[in-house]
Amino acid sequence: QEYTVIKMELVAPFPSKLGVLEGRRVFLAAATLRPETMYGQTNAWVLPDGEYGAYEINETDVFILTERAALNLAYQKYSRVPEKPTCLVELTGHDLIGLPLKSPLALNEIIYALPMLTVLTDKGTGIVTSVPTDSPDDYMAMHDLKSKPAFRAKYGVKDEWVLPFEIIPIIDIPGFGNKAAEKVCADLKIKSQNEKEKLAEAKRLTYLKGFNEGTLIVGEFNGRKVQEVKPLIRSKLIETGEAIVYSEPEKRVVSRSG
Ligand code: ZZB
Repeated sequence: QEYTVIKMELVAPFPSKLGVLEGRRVFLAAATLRPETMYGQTNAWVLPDGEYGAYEINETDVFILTERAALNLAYQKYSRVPEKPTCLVELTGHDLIGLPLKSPLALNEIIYALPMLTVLTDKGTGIVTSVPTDSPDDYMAMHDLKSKPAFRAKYGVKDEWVLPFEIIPIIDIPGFGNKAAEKVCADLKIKSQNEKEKLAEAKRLTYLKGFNEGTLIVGEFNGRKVQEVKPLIRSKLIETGEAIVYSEPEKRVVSRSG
């Protein structure tokens, strides 16, 4: 699987736990298959109990992601010390919740890192960028945070990191409109981020129709087909240094019985 890793830059001043990173360029590194949706980012997702680290990617840049992803990146030439991830500080998702970020192409100038319980730490980087108009998982996780004050309180999420963020229409899909995830979640009667099977189906539907029939309705490529602009947007993000390519090695099946 080849992902685009989006560099979501941490806005200084950093909290004390991240003090050692002061003076560096620090990013939450989010793996995506949908670079053309970056206009609609409303937040980043982290797993609250997930284990992360701040790893040196080169002399200037630091990525916050899982150790597993840091190791994979080190083998893809993204480490200060060749083939060796160097961790400056170990973190959990709880340390990341509430960090303000500037993310490439996002129409929102500042967005925040927020908790999602279905983030997988053995996939991508363990950091996910959130586009609730076009991703059903993101739509439901945002819905849970917005509609359940107790959920926000449990994870120390301030109202101002969530409530002002409306979903931003970015892609029009015939039959689905310009808030595809909201429509598909309503059609499938999905109630929360925990309905994994229904959400997998919603994701499949949205992804397929968005790719085949979607048209961008914002930004430089306004009016053009998703299929056509996806590679253009991706190359552009990579050329400007706002994203990198990350290949996920195949999962190995380890036999325990020998
Ligand atoms: C932004 C985005 C916008 C995404 C969208 C999807 C959609 P796949 O096919 O299962 O590989 N993702 C990435 N890493 C993780 C993780 N560790 N845990 C949970 N989710 C993760 O799906 C790849 C997508 O899953 C990625 O692309 C990311 O969300 C999420 F409009 O990034 B995406 C219909 C989907 N729309």
